[in-house]
Amino acid sequence: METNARLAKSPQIRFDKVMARENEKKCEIKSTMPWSEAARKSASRLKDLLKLFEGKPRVLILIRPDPDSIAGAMALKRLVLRRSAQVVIAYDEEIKRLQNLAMVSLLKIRMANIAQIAFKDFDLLALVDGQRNYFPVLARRKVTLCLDHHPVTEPYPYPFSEIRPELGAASSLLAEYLQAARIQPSRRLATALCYGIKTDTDNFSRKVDQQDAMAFSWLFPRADYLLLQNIDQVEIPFPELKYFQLALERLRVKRRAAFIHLDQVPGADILVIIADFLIRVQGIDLIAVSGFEASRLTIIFRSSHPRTDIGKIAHATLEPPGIAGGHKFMARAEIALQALPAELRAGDADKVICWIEQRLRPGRKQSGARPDKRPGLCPT
Ligand SMILES: [Mn+2]
Repeated sequence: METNARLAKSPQIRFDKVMARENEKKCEIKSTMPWSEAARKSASRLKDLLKLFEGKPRVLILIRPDPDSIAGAMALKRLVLRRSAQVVIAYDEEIKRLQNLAMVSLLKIRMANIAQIAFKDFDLLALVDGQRNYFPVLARRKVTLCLDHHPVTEPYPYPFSEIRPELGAASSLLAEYLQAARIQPSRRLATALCYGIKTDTDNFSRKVDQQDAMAFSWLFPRADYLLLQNIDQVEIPFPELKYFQLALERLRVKRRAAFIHLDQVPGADILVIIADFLIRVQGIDLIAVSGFEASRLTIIFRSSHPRTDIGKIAHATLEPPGIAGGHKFMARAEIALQALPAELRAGDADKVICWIEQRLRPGRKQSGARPDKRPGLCPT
């Protein structure tokens, strides 16, 4: 949380807070939407859910802290406000992404590190946006409640659970419960939930359900859209600008595929940011940005070619030696240093790029991309 404090003091964030207050004065919600069909359906589920909290004053909500789970946990806390006197939201991994830190700071979200929490101090353990087997810390612990949208990978007999993989975000599910409980979310909560849905659906460009759209349209008029913008804009730590320069210097383009290798990087986030930026450049429809971080080679892929499924290609050509996969337009590979050919570990950017390009080639042919007749980036 020390980083939070530092961030909160930055002039940009202070300016953002002032803007947010100004904006709050301007928007007042006058109308409320009729309760949706989904909300009516979940009314009886809501009753069952709230029953769990009877006689359970001390509640622990455990999350892996990304915007969707933070917002979902806030919503659950709000739902049980009148039943449980003490609700603590705890996370099991340090928050690193700047947007997530900005969300926590700008929305004044209070959370605790699970390492500093004693489970015995709580009467009920709840999970939002994740399941029991995701959290090593929960081995042998009893979990009462699980609200999630990930596929079930290991069934567990929760006394109450609602796991809906068709939803784009857990925030959409929690919004449904808020509606069923006839709770008007505060501006802070509505903003958090909107941001959760925005992030998990990548602004509705990924798999979404009608419920995600309905939840968003219910929440958005109650949210602070300037604050939403501000959270999103804090993306790149100043010292990391140097990777942009390096990326442009090292960019290698062959037919419409671009490759960049950045040596050591502080984390995978900067690779993601650069890949997301360059896939928007005209003339590039496939990008691979790689770097060494945490003793592995991480490669971030983006594609905008309608006939290329980069998730499948990455999986087919890079696993093994690493773990690789993703969606049609975005994918990721992580390869442990020991699993790489020795000459790549020395860090010659061109050698790394050649290796990646050659690995991908058979996969690209299979995916229906035109056969490549021009000379490659590297000697064949
Ligand atoms: Mn989620």
